[in-house]
Amino acid sequence: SRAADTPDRPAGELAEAAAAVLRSNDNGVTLVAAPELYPHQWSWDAAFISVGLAHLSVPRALAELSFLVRAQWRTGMIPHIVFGDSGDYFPGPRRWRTERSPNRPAGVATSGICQPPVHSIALAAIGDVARRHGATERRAFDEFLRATLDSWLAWHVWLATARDPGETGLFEIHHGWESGMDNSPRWDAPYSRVVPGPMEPFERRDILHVEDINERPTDADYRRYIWLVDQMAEARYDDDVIARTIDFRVGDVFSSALLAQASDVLAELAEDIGRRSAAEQLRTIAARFRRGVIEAVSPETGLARDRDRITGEWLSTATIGGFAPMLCGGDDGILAGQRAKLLGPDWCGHPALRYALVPSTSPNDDAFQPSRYWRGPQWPVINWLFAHAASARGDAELSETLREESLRQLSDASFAEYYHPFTGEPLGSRYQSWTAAVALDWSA
Ligand code: 2M8
Repeated sequence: SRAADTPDRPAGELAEAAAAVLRSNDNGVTLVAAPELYPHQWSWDAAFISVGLAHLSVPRALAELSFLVRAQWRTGMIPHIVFGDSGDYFPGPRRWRTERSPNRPAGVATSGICQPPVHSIALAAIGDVARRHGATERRAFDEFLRATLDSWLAWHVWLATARDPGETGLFEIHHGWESGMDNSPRWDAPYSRVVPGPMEPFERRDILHVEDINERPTDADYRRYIWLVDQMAEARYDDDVIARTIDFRVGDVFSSALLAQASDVLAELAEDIGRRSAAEQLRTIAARFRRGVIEAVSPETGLARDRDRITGEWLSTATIGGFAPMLCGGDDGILAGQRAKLLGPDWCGHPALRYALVPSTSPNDDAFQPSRYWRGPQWPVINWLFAHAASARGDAELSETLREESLRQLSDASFAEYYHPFTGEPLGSRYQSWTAAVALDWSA
């Protein structure tokens, strides 16, 4: 274990507190993403959560991923929410109406969209922990890998085909929720063109579970979110029909970088168990998306851009999406420029920041809002992704800086969903599982 005392709270104590959050968010079957706000299993949350759980028990971590895999659609899609039996959340299964699709999984209720493909990155991290824990956990890991490799492969293949049929190297999302960064300014322009018509009324539940509703998306945002859900239900979740009819179609650069990174990592795991042709297939996917991400870098700003597929327009607001190359690599010059920018005054080096961590939007961008969700606050899981990728690339200095600053931020033990970048105040949900998970990984 790493020596890492923070000024405010020793790492051992923080790890204990984080472990307690994970235990208390375990409903006996799965971990809820957050106790009140998110009372179900979310796809990319589950990946981060499993990395934290591995420090407590590798089999328990793998069980979390099994629960998710069981909900995989016949197309290969891993759904963004796996619903439990209870929990006050909107939209629930009744609004998603995924029973209209012949491709939905049997015996489990899910949403009908996806989230960023970070699962294999988590899986490899669990494998590292398992190796350190000895033969029994190592064996459990290998068995799980053999049993689920085809599921993860099918998931990546689905993203690379159904969502990038033209082999552009950026896969397409059909809802801001698919990016995991719901109301990020990344999506302002495409959402401005989503104009909801008459729709079945609905009642938001999310605003009941946060201190200040201004920390959440607006009502106008939600109308668009649900409008798109209704459009997909109308299309019976048929990938081809949705691609032709949905009002939101954007090439997501950040998730494409994660797909490249995760495909490389999964290729290595596949090789470990002698699955050579699967590994080759995954490396081809990785290469395509790495190229797509590098091609999306703006020569003016040096930041990567999403692309609106309906208008063809590049989207260049200064958000964390811009640093996608720092996840998947692909061009040393671009990477060096991005590293300097990330640590510079528009980002981690902004003089007003309480902790030198990556804010979700640059404080110097017009769209920046310091306490509103994905429009400015710092998200521990995102900082974990950048730290983890830096460490994998051999950039221990960046990885350690992000870890140390994050441990200082997290030392209040509120395990908030996100943090005010200037005051360090916890925002959104408290005892958020994925925040506890990365805190545990950083301090274990
Ligand atoms: C947030 O998204 C959900 C919808 O999926 C919501 O606001 O209701 C996002 O932060 C997303 O990235 C995250 O996976 C989810 C659960 O933590 O919450």
